[in-house]
Amino acid sequence: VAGAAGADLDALLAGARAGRPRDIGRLVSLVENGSSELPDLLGSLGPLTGHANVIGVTGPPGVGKSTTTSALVGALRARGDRVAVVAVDPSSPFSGGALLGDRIRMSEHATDPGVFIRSVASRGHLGGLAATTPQVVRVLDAVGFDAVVVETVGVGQSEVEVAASADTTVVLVAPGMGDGVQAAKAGILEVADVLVVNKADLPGADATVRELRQALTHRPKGDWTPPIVRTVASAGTGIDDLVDAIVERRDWLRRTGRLGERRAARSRAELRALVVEAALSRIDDRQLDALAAQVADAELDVYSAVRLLLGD
Ligand SMILES: Nc1nc2c(ncn2[C@@H]2O[C@H](COP(=O)(O)OP(=O)(O)OP(=O)(O)O)[C@@H](O)[C@H]2O)c(=O)[nH]1
Ligand SMILES: [Mg+2]
Repeated sequence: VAGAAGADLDALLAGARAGRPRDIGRLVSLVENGSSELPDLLGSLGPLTGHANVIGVTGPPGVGKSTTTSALVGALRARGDRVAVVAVDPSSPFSGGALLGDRIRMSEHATDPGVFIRSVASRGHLGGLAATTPQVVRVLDAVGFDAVVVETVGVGQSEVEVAASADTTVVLVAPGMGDGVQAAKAGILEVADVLVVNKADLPGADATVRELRQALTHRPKGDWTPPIVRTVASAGTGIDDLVDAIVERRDWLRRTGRLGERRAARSRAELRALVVEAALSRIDDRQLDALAAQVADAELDVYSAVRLLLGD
């Protein structure tokens, strides 16, 4: 990276690649804050990426995503992997207090230098979740993590999309209240590469597994059939099976060449989000207000307004 600021960036990058948590944290902050140094930074990071296994963990609120993620981190660490966790805070009323809870559930890893945990706020950026998270993942990949786990609450379309842009998307459901059916409705089954029935200690786990198996038969036929894993994340039960399923999926992605496709899809989503962000940042708010008033009064059609705003 060139220039005086470039020297700082180089030092930061070297520190992060050496595994210094503070430097990794600062790099991630640059991405989150949409720093003007980003293009330089991501340019020099690009060639270093491609190593990490990116694992999305999603599901309805309270299903046990953070507990499962924490257990997964422990199992991956036991295999010698360095692991980063990106917990996406949807800043929605659904997740009140989730971050505090996440911190407690992840605290067993707090002093492990092989584990990096970061919460990312999804609102307040132009491109939101879809623009920020893939770039954070890119940075964590580049600084040398073997696995990056992205936890999102599967409540909104963008949350689901972010989880689905992982190499492997793990969808959690829990027994009771027809959760399997609800998950299917929310569209999160379609993005599942591995299905987990967590809280298998609660009554109704067998029924949930049956519901999911049934729902999977309606899924468009692909060549990967998502395995269904039962876990009691709070007791660590079934986590080894989950790791096995993730490893098997990773091997399959490599063997079939689908890993490249998956990553191209992730880059595409990232690119689209950044283009949207760039377009939005280019339009003039006063012109937007004036044109919106004209459209509301039917003085102007909306497509003409778009052309005027984009200047073409
Ligand atoms: N009985 C039972 N409880 C569990 C299990 N796994 C997690 N829990 C509990 O379920 C509650 C929610 O767990 P979290 O891991 O915070 O769930 P989450 O999906 O991350 O929640 P949000 O991030 O708020 O959407 C906690 O009280 C956990 O202790 C399990 O396997 N069995
Ligand atoms: Mg959580």
